[in-house]
Amino acid sequence: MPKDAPQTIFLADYTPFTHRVERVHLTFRLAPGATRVISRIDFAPNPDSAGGPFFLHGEKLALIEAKIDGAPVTPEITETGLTCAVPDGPFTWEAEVEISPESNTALEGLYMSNGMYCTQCEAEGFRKITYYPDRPDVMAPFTVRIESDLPVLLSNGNPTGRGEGWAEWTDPWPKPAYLFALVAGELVNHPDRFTTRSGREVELNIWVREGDLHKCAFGMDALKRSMTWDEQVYGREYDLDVFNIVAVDDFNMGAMENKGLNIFNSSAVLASPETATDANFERIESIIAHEYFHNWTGNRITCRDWFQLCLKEGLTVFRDQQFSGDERSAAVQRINDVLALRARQFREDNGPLAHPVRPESFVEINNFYTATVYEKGAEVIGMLKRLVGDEAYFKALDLYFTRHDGQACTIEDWLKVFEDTTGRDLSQFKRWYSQAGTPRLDVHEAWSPGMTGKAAGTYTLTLRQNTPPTPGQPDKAPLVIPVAVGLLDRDGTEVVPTRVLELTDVTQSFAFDGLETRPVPSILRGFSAPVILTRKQDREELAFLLAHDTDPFNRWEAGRTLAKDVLVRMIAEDAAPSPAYLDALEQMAQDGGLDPAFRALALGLPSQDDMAQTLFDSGHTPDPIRIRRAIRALGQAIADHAGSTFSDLYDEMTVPGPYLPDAEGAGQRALRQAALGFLTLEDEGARARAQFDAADNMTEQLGALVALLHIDAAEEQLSAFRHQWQRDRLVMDKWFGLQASMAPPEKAAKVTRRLTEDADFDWKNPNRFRAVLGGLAANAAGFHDPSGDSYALFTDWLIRLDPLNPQTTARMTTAFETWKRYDADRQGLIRENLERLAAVPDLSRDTTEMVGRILS
Ligand code: 0A1
Ligand code: ZN
Repeated sequence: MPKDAPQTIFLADYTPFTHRVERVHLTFRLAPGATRVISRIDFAPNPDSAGGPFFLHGEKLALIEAKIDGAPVTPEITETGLTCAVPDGPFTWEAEVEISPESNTALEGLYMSNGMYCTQCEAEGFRKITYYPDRPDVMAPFTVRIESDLPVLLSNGNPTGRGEGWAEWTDPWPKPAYLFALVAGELVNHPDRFTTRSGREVELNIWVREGDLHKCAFGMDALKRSMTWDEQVYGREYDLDVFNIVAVDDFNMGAMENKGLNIFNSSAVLASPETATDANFERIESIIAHEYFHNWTGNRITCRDWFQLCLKEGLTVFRDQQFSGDERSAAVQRINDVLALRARQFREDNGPLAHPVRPESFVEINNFYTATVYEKGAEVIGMLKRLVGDEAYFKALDLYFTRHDGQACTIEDWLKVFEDTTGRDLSQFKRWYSQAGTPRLDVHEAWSPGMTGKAAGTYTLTLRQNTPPTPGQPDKAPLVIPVAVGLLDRDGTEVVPTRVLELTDVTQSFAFDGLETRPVPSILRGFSAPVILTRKQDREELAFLLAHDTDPFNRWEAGRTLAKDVLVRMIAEDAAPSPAYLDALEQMAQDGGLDPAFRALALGLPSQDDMAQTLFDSGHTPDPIRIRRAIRALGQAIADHAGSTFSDLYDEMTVPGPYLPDAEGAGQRALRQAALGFLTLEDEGARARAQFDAADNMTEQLGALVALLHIDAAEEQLSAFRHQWQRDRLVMDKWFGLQASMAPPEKAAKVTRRLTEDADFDWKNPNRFRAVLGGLAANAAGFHDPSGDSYALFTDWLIRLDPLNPQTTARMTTAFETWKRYDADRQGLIRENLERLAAVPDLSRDTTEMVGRILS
């Protein structure tokens, strides 16, 4: 078979498929080493196609036979698919192929996880199951027959037949192949029911291995809340008789929205109070919602091609963020979303992997399931909603759902519904989809008190935007940036409530008249656009906003900016933390009028990676060791300054009664945990040890362990933890991950190596691999230890994983994406390792593309 060189695919080259698929019928004869897949597919010429050869994707398939309209054919087969002469009109294609699920370690297509069969077809995995036009704009109804002696046999849609050793499923909704799913195994279910608002009775199930049945209740509750929310907020109902969720241990991503049969990484659905933390519960709730919401945004309306990925992902992330904000605290949700955006997307957007929300080319689409497509994609929708207003937003969405139901769409279709409902021209706004990079926003203020006495002052804000060059995009055009601004007077009263300024030019001024005194501005409220404010703010103003801003996001932001300012001066000038900052922080912590979850967030210090980028942006070469030292010193100074406040908070924030994973309890536990972190620096771990011993839930047990690891005094607790949780994979992932991510810099490589030698280090399991090697990468000072040992160890493991699981390997190369921030020695060491990786014979296409982009 000829070997095809990896090709770059371009958005501009899109052409429709030559044929339509009218109907798909699949039969699976399951066997671990030799599964037979028999397909019968009805094709008809596509009137929208310019014609051309009939090509079906297919990879690593052994073709047993192929027929057209019942007559055997001999297609021409390459590594990527087949071509075949076909009749001019409609015809039926039949094929039988053999595949080996048990040797599928890439976890794409049909594979096995602990004796259970499961599939992952997004983005291009279906072509590893059978020959098919594996592209999202080919949509068809599927009927699937599964033959196996295993007790549970599942596929998409509704069950339409069951007998001894077989089951049949029919999905009436036309779908692209990437939404196909099949599961077979010895599973048990946590059942429930849901009645949609128009009266459809839906059977709900979460399918798991027997030992996990006690971990399903929360996921089920989150599913029902998601179903209700989508009906109430977006008017979207579920459209099948069954909704199945399956938990699998081996999975490359979080979860997958296959029609009617969502498949979840077990870490994204299974939780009990003893084994999962508040953060785990919160993540599970949002992933369940995300996958469920895809039923409309992604499944009923899908993407024309993979360049349009943000069409479904940006919108679905936006919807899951709205849901979490409604279910929990909107302010806390926004802060957490922005923290994640800055940690992942800004990092990406400011390095060699920067790309537009809608990329224009790719080699391997799996490399584009990125923070830019997902999180920046969601921010773009948030801006659109801010610009047109809530009412117009929901009107546009109604039009989107009615106009495009059953279609495979583009960003142009999406923007058109907004243009048609509002009459706005969105051509400039559209640049958010095509222009990479994080815009910088500079702000100048002017105050003119006026001549005629009272309330005649004018305050003018001049905004200036600039987006730095990114790979392949040296020059940037101005964007439409919604900048939410409010004005406060000196006693903290809001004199101008939030107003959204629309910046469309490079520089623009906005005047506020009729003011008595010079106001204090609160700019970019609610983080109204994904930009970096470069305005220099004086510390007094920040302390004032931390104490008084009426916008909770900006109140938090003021504290964060202050903390960064203090840290930069500690690192660059060896300055001591400013007492004014310490006072302001303590006052905020004591303010009983503030939500405990908010206070916990405000007590969190900037991450090491955030500080490295901040220093780099201000012209310094970040030294991860110094950064770590400064953050720890600041933590110590806060603990010394406000010890008694933390001691009071620690007692006050005790949540009575049995653990419940609700937002209120979680907020109190988070504040208590923040207090414990500081107290542990004062009491040598006494409280943390007591908490560890007394804990009846994972949030408190792990919290105590983290506090002890921070002072490198957790040996006893680590072994007790292991002893207790040896048999729980998800909990043991925490045990592995924490040690790698929290080891002191000079020990990080050693600790990680020891973990990789542990009998329980099942490196072929992506969760375990990510816990250990991802843990090392997250340990900024340890990863960048000047010896280079961590870089080498990390690279060794990528080299080992790549032939088995290219997708996870490629994703993990992003640990190196920030390499150009660092000093010449570190850059040299990283380059050496990246080049070593690039030189590996037969390196996967996934990893080759990533390493090439990082090095460029
Ligand atoms: N569409 C899923 C995420 C997902 C994407 C790719 C996968 O394999 C390459 C798996 C899952 C979501 O957004 O949840
Ligand atoms: Zn998604």
